Amino acid sequence: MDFGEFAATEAVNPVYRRIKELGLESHVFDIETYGFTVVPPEKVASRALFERVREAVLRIARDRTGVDLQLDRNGSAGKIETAARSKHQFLLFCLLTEDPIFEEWVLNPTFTTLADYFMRGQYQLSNLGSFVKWKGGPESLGLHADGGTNQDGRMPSCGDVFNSVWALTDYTLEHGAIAMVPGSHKYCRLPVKGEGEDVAVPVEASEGSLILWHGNTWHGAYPKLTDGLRLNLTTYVCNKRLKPQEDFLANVTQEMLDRNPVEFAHLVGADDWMGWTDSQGPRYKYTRLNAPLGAMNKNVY
Ligand SMILES: O=C(O)CCC(=O)C(=O)O
Ligand SMILES: [Fe+2]
Repeated sequence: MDFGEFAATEAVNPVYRRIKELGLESHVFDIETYGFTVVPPEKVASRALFERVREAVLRIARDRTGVDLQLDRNGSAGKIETAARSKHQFLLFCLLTEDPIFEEWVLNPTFTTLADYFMRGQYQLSNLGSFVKWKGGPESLGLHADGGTNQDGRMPSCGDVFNSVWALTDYTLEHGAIAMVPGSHKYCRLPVKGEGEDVAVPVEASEGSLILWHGNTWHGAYPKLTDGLRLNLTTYVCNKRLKPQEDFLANVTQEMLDRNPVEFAHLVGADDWMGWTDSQGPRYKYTRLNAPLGAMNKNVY
């Protein structure tokens, strides 16, 4: 039997074949069963790419805070202006246009293959950011699901969003790892306060690992007990029918589109023709995308 070649499943065959080629079958099984997985560094990217990304994130963190942040020292939010900062952590938002290395990262085959499978071909970037965290932290794990809820308070079993962190430092319980509640993606609802804390597990992963989870999975984070930074790169995608967290079209330039494959245009939502502003009505927002409207659509699996 030719799995991966069936005429009836033309839309899903390519991603099925890519999963096999990249050896990601067990990670699909982990996410299907438990709601999350850890892909080891050698299946994610070269060490050289990892180091360039980590250096870029640190550089941006230093620029925005005005603090000489170092991996082996505790941090400080300094003068950063961000909607998310506390005594032991701040978030970096809007990284994609800060360094071309992030354009290479968001096209990473391991990430895009798993995102493609779990989002059934219908996704775009919602946020590319980073959590910069150091010693301290709240008592509560802050368990939540990224998918939120629709109007009747339920989440769709197929997931509206898909999220990941590239661990730029080791993740261990003492280093304040992300916490997951295995199997919680099947509940299709948010936890009530404190629910799930007793059965949550730390996701322990060496630096360079990619941790990915279903949009319904309950997760949070453990407090950091050790000195030094816990650093990550968060790559978060949402279904194309949803509004992304970050307005990529506000910052992505035509030049960025021109130097990348068309998958990049899909990722940043440049294939969207909604939001008409003049008498011409529907058209793509970028001139390179001069295909007939709808021709850019990908099939839903
Ligand atoms: O690792 C963490 O601190 C939690 C991350 C998280 O909740 C997220 O990226 O959605
Ligand atoms: Fe989250």
